[in-house]
Amino acid sequence: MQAQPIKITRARLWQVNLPLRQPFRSSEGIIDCKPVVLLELTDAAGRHGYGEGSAFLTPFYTAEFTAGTLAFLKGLALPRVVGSAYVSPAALSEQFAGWQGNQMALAALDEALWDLFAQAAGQPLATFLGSRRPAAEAGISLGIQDSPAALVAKVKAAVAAGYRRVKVKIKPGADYAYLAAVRRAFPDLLLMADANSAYTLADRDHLKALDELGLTMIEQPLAAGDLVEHARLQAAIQTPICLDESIVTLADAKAMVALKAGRVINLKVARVGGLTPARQILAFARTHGIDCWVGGMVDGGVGRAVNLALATLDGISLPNDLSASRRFFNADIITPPVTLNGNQVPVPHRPGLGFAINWPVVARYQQGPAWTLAAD
Ligand code: OSB
Ligand code: MG
Repeated sequence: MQAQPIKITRARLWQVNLPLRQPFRSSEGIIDCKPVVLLELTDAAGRHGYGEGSAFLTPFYTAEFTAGTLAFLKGLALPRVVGSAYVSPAALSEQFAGWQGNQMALAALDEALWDLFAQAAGQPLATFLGSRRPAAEAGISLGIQDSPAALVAKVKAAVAAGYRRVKVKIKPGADYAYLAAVRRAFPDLLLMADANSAYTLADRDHLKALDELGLTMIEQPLAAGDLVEHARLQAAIQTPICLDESIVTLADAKAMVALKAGRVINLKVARVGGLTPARQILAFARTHGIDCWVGGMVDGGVGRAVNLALATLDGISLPNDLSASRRFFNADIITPPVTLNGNQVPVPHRPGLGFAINWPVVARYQQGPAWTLAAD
């Protein structure tokens, strides 16, 4: 780790509402834009580090939402960060250990600090995190479609683009027939389903019927707090359960293991509060036989670059929700955009995130003026 502390001298924030190429539908609702909170931290050496606030406009996925992220960062967190010196990115977790929640807002700070420390070390973020892989395994998450045939067409296009692992959003009324149609068309595809909490334990037999489709896993079938119910469901079905919304802290992962509430974690940098807590959860999961892969938040390029770095680490044992920028956006906030090489996403070679901010795109979709806080 870096010997020289990094002192933060300035913070800047933008809200950038990136339009989606197509609306994205899950059991929780439909979105047609991604509100990216872009955070820039400047250090005393003049380096700029970037982080992304990943919350959505409304709290449909977890409790956080865009306006909350901005209020938290502007009013509470950044006045403490600007002027502070950090001996490591992990020092941020210690600084805010007494505060509850707000993981996605804290993740933006954590990412910007990791970017600065990796730049100071002259290494790509993935290398700085200890990765030895040149690329991460891609995967695509497909929204709920109007018919099984429409879904099969989407899967065909995804496979043609290089994706070898396809996740399909499901809900009651758009589950078995949709997944069975995909399975018939693609007998060997790594196929999984994500319910975003659309079911209850009363649907146990209905969900058990999915066992015959050979799904790699079913993600978050029940409510986020239903660890006990997930354990009952896992005991009744063969398909491995993957938890997403349920795992916000390391303590949640410990409860998952103790209760046998699932076998896989969708590890999202944003949901757990950044790379420091994500690595702690990854290390814990590895020693307890829980598989991890990296999930996404329909991320803008900064979040996508951070996800890519995490996805190259040892212990990430399954393909990720890691797609090209173009999967969601015609224009991304980074340049070059994230692209696929076959079914892989290559790690950039430049220090830090390895991508530059695409300022014209930021300016084009920016909501209101940028916000700045400088140390005096
Ligand atoms: O449940 O993983 C989820 C997108 C928004 C909110 C929640 C989820 C998702 C996805 C998209 O599935 C993953 C991606 O960014 O590729
Ligand atoms: Mg999910």
